[in-house]
Amino acid sequence: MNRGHFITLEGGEGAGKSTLARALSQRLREGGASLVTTREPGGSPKAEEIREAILAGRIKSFGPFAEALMFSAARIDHIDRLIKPALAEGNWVICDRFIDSTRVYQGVLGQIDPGLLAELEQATIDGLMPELTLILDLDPRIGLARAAARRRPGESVDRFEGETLAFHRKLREAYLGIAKREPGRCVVLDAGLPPEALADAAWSAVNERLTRRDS
Ligand code: T5A
Repeated sequence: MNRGHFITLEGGEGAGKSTLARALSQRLREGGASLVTTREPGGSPKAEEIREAILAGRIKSFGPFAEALMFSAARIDHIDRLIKPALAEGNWVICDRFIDSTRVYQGVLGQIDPGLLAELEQATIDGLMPELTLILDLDPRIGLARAAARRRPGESVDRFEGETLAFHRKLREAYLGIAKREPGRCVVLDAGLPPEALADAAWSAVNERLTRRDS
């Protein structure tokens, strides 16, 4: 727990990323780590403004690449204002969504040239790759039902929840594809597990991949 690490959580809608972020943070804090939990899009005041515009659907009519640019603009500010300073001070950073969300959502949605998306990613993160990415794998029907059950009366679906089930199935496949291509960074977790069991599985991955490596 002497030095911080950068962990990202990824997966489809309602997979349980925020719930897992809270559970992981608690375990790390109990182990004596100082940490920052954050999310994308968002995590800094300017990025939260961009989040609001994207999720309200105000960028949708400009097309998927424009949305990718907006997510990237938010990410640049988030990295500069929050993630890099937190890591420099020795904190762990747990981020709910990061680059893989852009690869998967904007890639699948807009069929944007993967080479172009990769160039945008490099320019955006400037080498700041997560050390560990936990991919929460779940049947999208279950995830969307969880997200719907949580919605308050009168609250509408956001920009991406409103896409078709076929789209959400493609997202799941795309995440599994990333995990297969980058096994050194990614660990796939069964997000159908109850929250405590999922947190145990995540905790094992953190210890195996990061904590033991430090000792
Ligand atoms: N996006 C984002 C892009 O398109 N490109 C990008 O580059 C980025 C960064 C963000 C949207 O933007 C898109 C992806 C998204 O569509 P958001 O509101 O942040 O929007 O949406 P999500 O990240 O999908 O967050 P959600 O809140 O919908 O889902 P979580 O965080 O995965 O789920 P969580 O923990 O809030 O749980 C949902 C419900 O399920 C229950 C919880 O109690 C809660 O009610 N739950 C469980 N139930 C059973 N078993 C478990 N293990 C459970 N874990 C949680």
